[in-house]
Amino acid sequence: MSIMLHPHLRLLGAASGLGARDRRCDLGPELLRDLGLGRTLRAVGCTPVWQAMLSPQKNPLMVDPYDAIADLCQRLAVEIMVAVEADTPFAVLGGDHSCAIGTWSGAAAALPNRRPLGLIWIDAHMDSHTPETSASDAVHGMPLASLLGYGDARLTKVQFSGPKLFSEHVCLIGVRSYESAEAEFLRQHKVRVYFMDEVRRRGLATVMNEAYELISRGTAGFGISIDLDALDPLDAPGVGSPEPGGIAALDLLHALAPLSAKPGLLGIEIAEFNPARDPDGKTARVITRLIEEFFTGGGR
Ligand SMILES: [Mn+2]
Repeated sequence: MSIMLHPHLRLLGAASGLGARDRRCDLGPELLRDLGLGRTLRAVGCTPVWQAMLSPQKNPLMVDPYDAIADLCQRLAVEIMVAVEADTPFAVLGGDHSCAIGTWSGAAAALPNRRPLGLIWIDAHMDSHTPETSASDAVHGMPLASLLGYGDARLTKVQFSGPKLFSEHVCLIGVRSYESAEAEFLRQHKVRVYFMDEVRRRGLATVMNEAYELISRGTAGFGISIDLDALDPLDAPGVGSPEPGGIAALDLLHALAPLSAKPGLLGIEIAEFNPARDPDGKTARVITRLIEEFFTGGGR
């Protein structure tokens, strides 16, 4: 008998690949919707609502990807505020990981009296570039730095100006590919990073639990941002920047499960699904199962 943890759930698509070099991850959210994510959730007793399916504006004046991403993130932030203020958990489906700027800016803005937000960031990369340090200028390499208040002003001022997140309230898990400038940035800000070798040595469940303890200290609510490239490409091949030696999908399912019942859970985000790189549908199935098990308690 499964326990219905979160009978109501708001699903939001951020159908944009503007922050990535391979932009075909913009097809991910609609595909998941069309494959029947809502139906799957209803079959296990959840009543999901597709609250929004956002895409970049087709505005010829918005040719600069920073403008278009900031605009999309601003609209996403407003939708997230609606969900948080209604006390309903959300699941954001990307799109490239630049959507995190919108998701967590909205969540931070919605917390009562702007009390601090906690965030677990599960990713093969650090996403902590600023335009000055990024060689590719791809915005999906910058969302964490933006949320911490660094980088292009269009991104740091989404919903409100300034940091959305303080460095003591965020942990990274699963990192195994990064540039030295990002590592230096996170070191300077004393962000706890659980590199993949530590995850392997101590076990994901142990690390996840410790990360939760850290990010829940002094915060009013928390979320989880999952870049699918944190997973091993054998389990989730459909991503833009696959990195070998990652987390097993089953390990992630099991390690996330205890967090779904914690007080203060606001929602999760699953980014970087690229259907063009997922010919067998393996990654789509992993995403559906992650959401299903996380919000309904799966077989527990
Ligand atoms: Mn990422």
